[in-house]
Amino acid sequence: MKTTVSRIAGHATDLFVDGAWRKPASGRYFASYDPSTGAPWYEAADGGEEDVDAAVNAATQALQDAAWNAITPTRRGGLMHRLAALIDDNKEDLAQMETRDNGKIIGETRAQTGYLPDYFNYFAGMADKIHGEVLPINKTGMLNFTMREPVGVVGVIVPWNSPLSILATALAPCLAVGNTVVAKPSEHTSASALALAELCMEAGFPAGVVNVVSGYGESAGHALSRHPGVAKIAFTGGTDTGRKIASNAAANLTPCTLELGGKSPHVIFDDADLERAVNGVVAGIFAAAGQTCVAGSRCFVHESIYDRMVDRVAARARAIRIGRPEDPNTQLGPLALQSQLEKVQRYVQYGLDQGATLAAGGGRPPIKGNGWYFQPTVFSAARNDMKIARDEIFGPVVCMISFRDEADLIAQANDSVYGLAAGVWTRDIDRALRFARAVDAGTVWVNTYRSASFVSPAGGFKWSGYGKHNGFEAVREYTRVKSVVIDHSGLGRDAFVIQLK
Ligand code: TXE
Repeated sequence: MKTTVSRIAGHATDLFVDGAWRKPASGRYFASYDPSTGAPWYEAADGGEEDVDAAVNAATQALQDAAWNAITPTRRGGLMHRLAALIDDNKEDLAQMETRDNGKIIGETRAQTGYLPDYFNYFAGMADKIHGEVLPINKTGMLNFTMREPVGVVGVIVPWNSPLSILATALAPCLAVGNTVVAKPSEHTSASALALAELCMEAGFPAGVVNVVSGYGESAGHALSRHPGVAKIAFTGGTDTGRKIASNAAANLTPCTLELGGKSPHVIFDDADLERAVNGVVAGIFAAAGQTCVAGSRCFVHESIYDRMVDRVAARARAIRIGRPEDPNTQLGPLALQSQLEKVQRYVQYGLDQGATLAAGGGRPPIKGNGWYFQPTVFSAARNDMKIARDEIFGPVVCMISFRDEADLIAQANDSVYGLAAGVWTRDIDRALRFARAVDAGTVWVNTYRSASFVSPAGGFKWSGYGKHNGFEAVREYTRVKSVVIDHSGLGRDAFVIQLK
């Protein structure tokens, strides 16, 4: 079976374990829905504990197999370069698949799948540049060096908002350092992970190095997070789920990288280039229909320009072209899940109940059919203590909040359980740097927003999680350090005394 859009539409997909398609032990399949129509478009295998066990065993076996562990790092990098080329060859189909599966507009999924080859090439280049160190040990006649080793089997639990890109943030560094992977895609978006696993096989990765077990969080995800054969969990998703996964993993003392929710402050000072700032705010919240962890959902505006900025952001929001996600002219597609649509609707009502005012949107757009569309929504007169400003809505809803001065701004910006990202628009570099130092956020953008790069470490603080994606920080996440101490002095030392000299 080849996992292309045309092959899977109307069919059932299986699990990918040990280099082959495998039926789920349960024998069950569940529907995956097209958010632009609300109709099912394929069925994914309902994997569970037994399937996860088989996948972890295959991944463990692959780790012990010379076909993977004795390959030179340069050749490992070569396999990844080949994978990058295959992704490049298939990027249009992968983009169509993502758009169909989670409703993200085609312009965005094309940008994402177009970026993936570079993502894999970057980590491919790292494969043979990861090394330990020789340390100046404080003992005579001894040599101390470190080795940086793969951690082992990595369980990657992926959400539905950017399925392929988020899987790649763990898969690329994991492969570069020689780990093996069991991926559990979201039950809402399984297709692209299966397609990527297939491309890994085509690139020449040995069987068992990359495995994909589709299924529900409470069954397949739960089993993966508590499996004793898993050496590390990489999870992206909601904070509540992150807590469950971390506590499951704690039973085996399995370390986690957790990329969780956010409620990112996006700040406009009165000295900013306002045209660029408005662009940044609009793109920062309405791209991906607000379903990104770094969405700039709390927009803080200096009180002297507050009314003007609300008008400008609202006018831009009203002008956004809402439509079918596969239409290249569409700027805002549907939400990925019906439950997300319902969540957004609930939050709009909370905002109104607590006294915020709708400056734009707030309802369903007049689009025919049963797609899960919602208008780009701008709340004015919002306060940081309102529910709409405290909880992650994960939809196209921005709270416009005014601030008096820098001290007031920092107090409000940091008054959140989250700490994922922040943005600031100002022409004053000192002010930008003061903000960057003071704000609780893993990434701070100045006069730009959502500028992601594979070199730039990304990950949150507080309830936004811990651990980093991208750059060398990702290599640290997926390797372990071993220290080797050698006595080459030829001296007879007292066997019962720790050697302090
Ligand atoms: O995601 P979940 P949900 C936020 C966003 C959203 C909320 C809930 O606010 O409204 O989370 O979304 C798997 N053990 N983000 O419920 O549950 C699940 O199968 C193991 C932020 O859809 O976090 C899927 O593969 N795994 C975000 C993955 O976890 C479990 C992206 C994510 O699902 C599990 C998505 C369990 N008990 C949502 N329960 C971001 N940071 O980008 C679920 N899963």
